[in-house]
Amino acid sequence: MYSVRMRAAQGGRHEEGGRHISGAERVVPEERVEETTSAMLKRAFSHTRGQADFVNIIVEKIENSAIKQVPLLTVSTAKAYRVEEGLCVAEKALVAAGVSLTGAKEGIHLLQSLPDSMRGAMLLCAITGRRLDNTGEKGIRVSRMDIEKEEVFMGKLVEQGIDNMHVREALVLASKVAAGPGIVAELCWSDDPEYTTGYVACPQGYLRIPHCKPLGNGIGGRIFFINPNTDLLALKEYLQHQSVLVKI
Ligand code: PML
Repeated sequence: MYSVRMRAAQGGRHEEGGRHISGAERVVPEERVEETTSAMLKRAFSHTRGQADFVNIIVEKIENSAIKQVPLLTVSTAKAYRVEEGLCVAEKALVAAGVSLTGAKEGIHLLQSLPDSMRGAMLLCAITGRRLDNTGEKGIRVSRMDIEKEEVFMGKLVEQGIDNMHVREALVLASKVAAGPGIVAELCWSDDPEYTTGYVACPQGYLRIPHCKPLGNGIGGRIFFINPNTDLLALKEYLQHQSVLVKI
């Protein structure tokens, strides 16, 4: 299998201050590498966040024995008709997953006050709400994951009426994250100005929440709430480097 990863920025490379435009992650057999890279390139040049002028695509072989399998999270959708309701649902879902009320409020506040979208995720203590990573505006990017049986997966999403690229990618990522060492819950909403549904995920499931932000707002991000005694190095290694196939 091959890990194929793309990141695109505007105004130069990410490392040199370029603005993050889009990213994508796949784990595919050799015969699908070419179509995967060309789809990623196309996507980098047609993102709602703007026109990329830096695109980095990495193709890397992975031994099958190094791939970990994790279960696909079960999906449900909450009811919310306005942003205040959406955020209230998110707060309750985080608390139900084991995050303290202080931590949940702090996480929502941090995402709401981002000056721009983050490429990766923030790590927050699930009890105190204190930020535990030192990656600043960059965050920790989750990498090297995919779904095991794509057609079956897509069929399931079609059945549930949620077959869009946001859900597909977020559900795979959230399934990898939820299986990580020390993870209590995840909160996320998209940087796509036209996509306002976010989610709270935890090992018990993936709750889609409409109206996490106002329509037209192009700032999104992710927060991983973790147990205070988590081995941060082991968690970062898992999120960034462990190849994962999500089993359906
Ligand atoms: C993203 O696109 O970065 C986040 C997508 C959130 C998807 C929420 C959903 O509809 O399930």
